[in-house]
Amino acid sequence: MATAMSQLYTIEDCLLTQLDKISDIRGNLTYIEGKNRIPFDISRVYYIYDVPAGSQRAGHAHQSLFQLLIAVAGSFDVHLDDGLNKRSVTLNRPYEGLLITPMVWRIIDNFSSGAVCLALASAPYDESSYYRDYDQFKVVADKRRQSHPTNTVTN
Ligand code: T46
Repeated sequence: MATAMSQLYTIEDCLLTQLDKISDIRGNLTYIEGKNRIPFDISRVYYIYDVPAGSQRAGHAHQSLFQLLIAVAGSFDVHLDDGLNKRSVTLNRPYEGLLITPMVWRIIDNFSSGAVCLALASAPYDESSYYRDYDQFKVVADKRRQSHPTNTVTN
């Protein structure tokens, strides 16, 4: 069975997911239920806020962690890099979540004033699951791509 450690993830797997938005004259409500639109069990929730202008967060990848990031207030940019291709996504809607798969390097910047980044994660915090060195991440990502069955070359 494919596991997060053996699966080959790319930036194309980092999908924007629309969450339900319930609106009435009192305002809007968005809810998130485990496994409903989210392809993992939520094990941890954290949020990033009061980010000084010009600051950058993240700058790392995870071996097997899935996350969903939501701009519950304000906006910020998420730069994704799977070691081969890069893509940037602006998050600015509280009813939109960006899935980030394992083995995708992410940098978050351009935080607006008052921005809050809510993160839902598939596992508890574990520093040993981080790649915090880009060159090391790139070596592992390249190896995984080369050894993946979809990359088999037949002569
Ligand atoms: C990610 C981006 C979006 C904890 O103790 N528990 C936690 O759950 C987290 C996420 C962090 N920490 C500690 C570890 C560091 O001492 O908080 C400190 C700051 O963490 P870090 O530098 O990793 O924060 P960011 O904003 O650079 O990255 C975080 C997540 O680590 C990361 O997975 O994708 O937010």
